[in-house]
Amino acid sequence: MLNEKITDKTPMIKILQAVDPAIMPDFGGGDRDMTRMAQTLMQDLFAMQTIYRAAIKEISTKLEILNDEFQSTHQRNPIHNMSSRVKSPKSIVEKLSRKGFPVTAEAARTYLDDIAGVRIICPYIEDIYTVKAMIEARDDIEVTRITDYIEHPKDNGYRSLHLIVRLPVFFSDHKVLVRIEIQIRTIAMDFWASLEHQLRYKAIEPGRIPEEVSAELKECADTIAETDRRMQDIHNTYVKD
Ligand code: 0O2
Repeated sequence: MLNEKITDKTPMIKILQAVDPAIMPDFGGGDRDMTRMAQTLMQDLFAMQTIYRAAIKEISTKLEILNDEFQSTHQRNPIHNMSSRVKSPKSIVEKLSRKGFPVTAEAARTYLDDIAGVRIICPYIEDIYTVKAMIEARDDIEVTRITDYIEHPKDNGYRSLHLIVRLPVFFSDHKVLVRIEIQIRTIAMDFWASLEHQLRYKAIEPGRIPEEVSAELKECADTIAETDRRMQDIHNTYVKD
């Protein structure tokens, strides 16, 4: 694995050179023509991104409609804002390599759940579960996995609700079932996660945060969680939904 953070400027060939040869695709004739391999892989992964972009458009529209409907019935939105991204070819290669999967577009489609990612930010904790229930109630979206890092926060303090969903995307002559990772969290949880992510990558030794800093970050996460609970209580006491 590459011992440095992959940026937009890291050449694909450099990433591939760091991959365990055992999980590299066989290009026939036993030759390991890295340049050809990098070009083919980039082409395949860029082509694949079109499908994931289409899936993000589909789900974003469905979520916007649900949010609007909630607004008209409850006079407020459970979704504060949404963002989305399709994983870059380089991040896909890095993740496949890190997990020991073959470095191919086919393996990415098969094994990676988060090539398409949507992040939903909610005002209050209960809104997260309202949004989850709205998604689960739809018959055009199948929820295949739920990881509740709010009920069970990660050791570092990370809190968020993760859903892996599957939905059909229709093209001119075929339909594809596409998986999307949806992360749902409060504004406060997002504040912590965004800064923690930045700190982790910008640390002197990327990916390694000193123990005392980790402990402080965990304390901040717990304070934020307590604040989220208090804001929820205030809302439940003084606002009529
Ligand atoms: P990016 O750049 O956000 O895409 P995986 O970690 O994906 O191999 P799993 O079980 O699917 O395996 O992962 P998990 O725990 O559900 O986490 C997936 C995503 O959640 C991560 O994607 C992050 O976006 C977010 N996440 C998980 N843990 C943390 C954390 O401790 N801090 C922060 N800030 N975000 C976290 P990527 O691919 O790591 O990154």
